[in-house]
Amino acid sequence: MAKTQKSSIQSTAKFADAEVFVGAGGETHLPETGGQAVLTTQQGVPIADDQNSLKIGPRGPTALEDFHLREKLFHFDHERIPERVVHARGYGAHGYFENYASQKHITSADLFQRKGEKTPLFVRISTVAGSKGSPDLARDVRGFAIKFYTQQGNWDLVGNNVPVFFIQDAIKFPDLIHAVKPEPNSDFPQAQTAHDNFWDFISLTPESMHMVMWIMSDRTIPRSLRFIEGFGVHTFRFVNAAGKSTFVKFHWKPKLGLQSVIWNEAVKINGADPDFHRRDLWDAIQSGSFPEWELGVQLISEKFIEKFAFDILDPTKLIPEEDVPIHPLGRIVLDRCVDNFFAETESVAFCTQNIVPGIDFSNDPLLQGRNFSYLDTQLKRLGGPNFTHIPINAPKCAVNTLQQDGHMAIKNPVGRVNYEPNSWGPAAGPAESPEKGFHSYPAEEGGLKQRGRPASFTDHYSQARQFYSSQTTVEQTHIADALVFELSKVQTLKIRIRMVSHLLNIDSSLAEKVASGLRLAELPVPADANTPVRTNLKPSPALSIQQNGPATFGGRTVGVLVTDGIDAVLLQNLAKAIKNEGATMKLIAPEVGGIKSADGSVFAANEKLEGGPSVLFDAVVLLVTEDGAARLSNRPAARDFIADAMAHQKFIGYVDSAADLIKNVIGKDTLDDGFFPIRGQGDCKEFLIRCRGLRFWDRADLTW
Ligand code: HDE
Repeated sequence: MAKTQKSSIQSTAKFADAEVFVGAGGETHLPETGGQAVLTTQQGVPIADDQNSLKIGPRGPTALEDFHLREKLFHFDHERIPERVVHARGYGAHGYFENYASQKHITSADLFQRKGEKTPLFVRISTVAGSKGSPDLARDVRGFAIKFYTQQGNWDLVGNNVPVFFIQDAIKFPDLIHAVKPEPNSDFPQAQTAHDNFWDFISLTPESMHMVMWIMSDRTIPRSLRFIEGFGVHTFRFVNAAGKSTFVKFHWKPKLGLQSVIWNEAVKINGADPDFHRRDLWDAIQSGSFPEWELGVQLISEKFIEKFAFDILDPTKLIPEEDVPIHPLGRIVLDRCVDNFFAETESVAFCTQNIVPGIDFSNDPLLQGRNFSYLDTQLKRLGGPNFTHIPINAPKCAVNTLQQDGHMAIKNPVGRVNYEPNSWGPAAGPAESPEKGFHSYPAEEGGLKQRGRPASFTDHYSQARQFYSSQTTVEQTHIADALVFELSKVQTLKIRIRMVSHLLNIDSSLAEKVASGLRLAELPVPADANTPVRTNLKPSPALSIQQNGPATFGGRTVGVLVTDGIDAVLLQNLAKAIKNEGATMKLIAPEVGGIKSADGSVFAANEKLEGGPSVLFDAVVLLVTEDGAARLSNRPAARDFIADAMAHQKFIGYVDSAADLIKNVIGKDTLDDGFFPIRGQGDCKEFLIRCRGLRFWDRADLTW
């Protein structure tokens, strides 16, 4: 006979007389006397039994009148809202913008008027192609969207961690995204550009070549969301109170510097911890180590526009910082994680058309298309026109509209006035204000109605070449390796060849390297270029990650592999040196319960060896006894720990008793300078100083 589950009526009954207060927003508060809140339905009816549905007899049919079961399943069935068509996987946090100085000479935007003033903001950082559950280390552009809750309305700066885009015209966006997403018949590959459809579209779209260089670079496999740059991509306008407009490009740079991982590492991180980036951001903020960026603008003068070889309205082009330096505006600090992922990160609705007085659009055709598109997306995802009533989207200044009703209308007008003009006097309702209101910059526009692109948009290779030539040798190798990897996944030979024909216009040595990596029988002829490629653009060191190292190991993590019997004092010294550098230590041990040092102290581990591979850390230390090393030598995870740290060019600290194990694993008798012997307290500090280089690039003769 089937067992029926025991009713929980007794366990909940003891709370039945507890007082529960329900706030205006529906939130429940525990009674001041303490005790647990009583579970209720959405209608507020207290629940007596949440373990069993209502049945006719213990083995009988379920009664239709079971409103609690019906409501619970109904709500559960509707828990998901459509994921974002692009940027589905993302992670959000709250923070503030702190303004350095008044910028009233260039913009009347309220948040830039007063020195030291803080404006609350919400940031969401995302990948583009993957679904909501895709891994964090996919090779992809990172979306970097910021909602500033200013006193004159919400300003959404919806940018990326790459300053240019694939396409020049919004009309191509659905094609681009269709091509990159899983192929429609097979529904794979997930979160990958490495497939035929993507490279087919790209190789038929020469305007994407500059962006191709960026996505094949290490920019698209960041080590942490805290170590990426942000860009507004399009040219915008600043407008001051006198109505003077200046074209601007937004940049924001991480305080802890730029850093990426290596592709082989990214692939392994995805397996070891698919949530690597979100966990890292969460942990950093929760531990009080608040990520910070400096927001600035390039102010683009008319004189510069005249001599610039490209069009400032073309989103496939950037303006090198060396030509137009970044004017700092203030800092962005993320200091609070969300309370509820769905209510905040999933429900936040960014719209490029959300701008405030003092900021305006340019005619960049991609931006113009976006301004139209984002509202549609929000309507579909959030289910109605009232998504600004959701707290994460609600402005933090006065909102007085004459709009009404619709799905989930939560903030409703009071009184009789819902139209304008009216005769009921100023107290009865809001009215427009020519003095305080938003004025579009009165740019003079005209011309024939036509479909087409300006001649100034036709040079697709020169800046791709400039980007490539601005990279270090290691970075150039990574770009070539990435292209070989991706194109090797493309099964159609003519697509591979077509891509190499574009690379020949960018850099012949790159094209040759890729052709040889693909074992092409011969080099194709270069693709037709609309405009002769400019070979005289100066390299821009600001475009390289490695040339802009942070000179700190702060914010990074050292994985220390330990075994029983080690010197506790040495471990404590190491811990101190890591802390002093602003970095974090994680202990990895054969068992998660930890280890007992020689003096009998017990150290709990953060990870069991098999769950804490070296790919999760920026540098590693092997703090093991001879016995411990002997036991580890047969453990695959220990061997991988060492071999991967070596292959990923990490700094590796070690005690003498680990030397033989290391040599055995890497198959060499001598250790290169990326290995650092740790014998005493001073060595711990020195090791951390070495780690400021982040990686031992001299070991980079390894290729995959
Ligand atoms: Fe987006 N984009 N996009 N985009 N985009 C969306 O809006 C779109 C473009 C960017 O964290 C969608 O709410 C069109 C460029 C970010 O919630 C959608 C075009 C840049 C985010 C949409 C572009 C971006 C989005 C999907 C070409 C870099 C994530 C969900 C005309 C400057 C925001 C949503 C978040 C999200 C449309 C091009 C950045 C579908 C039509 C260029 C960071 O509306």
